[in-house]
Amino acid sequence: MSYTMKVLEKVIKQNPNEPEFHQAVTETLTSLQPFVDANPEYEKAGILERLCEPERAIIFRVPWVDDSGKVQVNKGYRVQFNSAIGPYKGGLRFHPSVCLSIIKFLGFEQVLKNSLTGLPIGGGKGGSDFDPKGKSEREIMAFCQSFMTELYRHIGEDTDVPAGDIGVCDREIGFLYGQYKRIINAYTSVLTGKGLSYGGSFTRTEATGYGLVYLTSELLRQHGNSIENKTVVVSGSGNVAIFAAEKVKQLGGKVVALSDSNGFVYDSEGIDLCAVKEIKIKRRGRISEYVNYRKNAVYTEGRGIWNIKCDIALPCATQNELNGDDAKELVKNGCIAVCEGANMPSTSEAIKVFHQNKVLFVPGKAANAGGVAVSALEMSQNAMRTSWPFEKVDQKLKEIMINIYNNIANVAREVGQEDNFVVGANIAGFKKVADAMLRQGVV
Ligand code: NDP
Ligand code: 2IT
Repeated sequence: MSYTMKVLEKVIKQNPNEPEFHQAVTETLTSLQPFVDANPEYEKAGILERLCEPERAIIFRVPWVDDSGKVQVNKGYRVQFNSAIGPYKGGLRFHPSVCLSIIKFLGFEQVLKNSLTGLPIGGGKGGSDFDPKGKSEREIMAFCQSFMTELYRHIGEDTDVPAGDIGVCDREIGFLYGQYKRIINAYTSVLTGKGLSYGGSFTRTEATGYGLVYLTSELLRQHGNSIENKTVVVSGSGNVAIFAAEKVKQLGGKVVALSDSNGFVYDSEGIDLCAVKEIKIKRRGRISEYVNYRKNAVYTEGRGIWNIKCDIALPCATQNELNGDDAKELVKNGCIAVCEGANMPSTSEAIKVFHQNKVLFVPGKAANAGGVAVSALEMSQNAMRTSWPFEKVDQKLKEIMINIYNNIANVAREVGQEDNFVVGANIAGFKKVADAMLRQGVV
């Protein structure tokens, strides 16, 4: 059995009950296999075993008091996965489904994603099974303050710099930052995604969605095509989905659907983003309310967004939201490209279907790297005690996404797998991290 497959077997055996982590490691190691086998120094140095084992995983109790005066307890996590190329960097997710398996899969993906940005950031991820939905502002603040009261001792601007993810946006980052600053009595760049009035970067809010579409646009351009006049389906209706939809519209495409965990809306004339922003950002409402704004729109409860005919699909909600049957439906309807705004939204069966049918498919670790890239630019601006204008950060984001595309496309071509961006992203991301690990000795 090859070194890669031996490590994969061991990871699965030693980490039982972690299906999402197994899925992420399986996808990555399978596509790295020929490359790793051709370079025996990785085996000698135990690089894959080290890559798959987090440097540190912290699990802690988060007690807080709800509005009725009752004490609630949630689990808190921070998995510091790999610091070979920079301080741990990655988001915090607050969602009831959060568990060690999900945080580990996200942390593992983040290591390779952050490497692809070309910026000096290692990989980590954290979060809690706390559900911000339906909570009052005071409850959210109480939870965030308690979460940070434990987390602060494990993070720092040169150690670990968290940011947002599902359920964590500028509101939560503000409460977390306020508590950190109060505890350590210093104004540092310990979190990114901060508000503009206290050290945030222009374009960070838009970065993941915009970056996804910059990369998609470059992918299409290099295949003699463009986003102009294309019909696009975007899943989710959170931070990533809204700004992906906004950029598609700016580039002349038409977004006809958005979703949330309850259902999806279809608007044949193109989604009205002002309405969506009012519902989702201003009022924290449900996507079903969209039909109150547009008479021709149709809301459908439950799954089914991938049955809508489109040229381009941008899954921007959550892991495993697009399965093999969904992929077949997209292919049947003529979809030419799928780029992942979410982390691991396509199941392995779905990816197989895309590859078999020559659908251009770019995995999340490359396609959604714009968010963390602008986070790293936020760290740079904070370190320089400066703030760059929107246009400057946006331009840098665009360049980073085009570089990522060229890098993963070139690597795929070099290993004889043209247009296999899964292989390209995994090898390109891995090479830099593995090289840094080799040079830093057995640590
Ligand atoms: P948000 O919390 O802003 O939005 C999440 C969206 O996904 C909501 O519409 C939500 O619906 C939907 N969703 C969440 N969980 C589920 C579920 N289990 N089933 C169906 N729908 C679900 O998060 P983001 O937009 O920030 O994140 C979306 C994805 O993008 C995630 O995979 C995240 O890891 C990834 N990502 C985010 C980055 C960022 O900078 N924010 C950077 C790179 C990747 P509902 O409201 O019903 O829960
Ligand atoms: O998945 C991700 O890349 C993020 N949630 C963003 C991480 C960050 O540090 O900005």
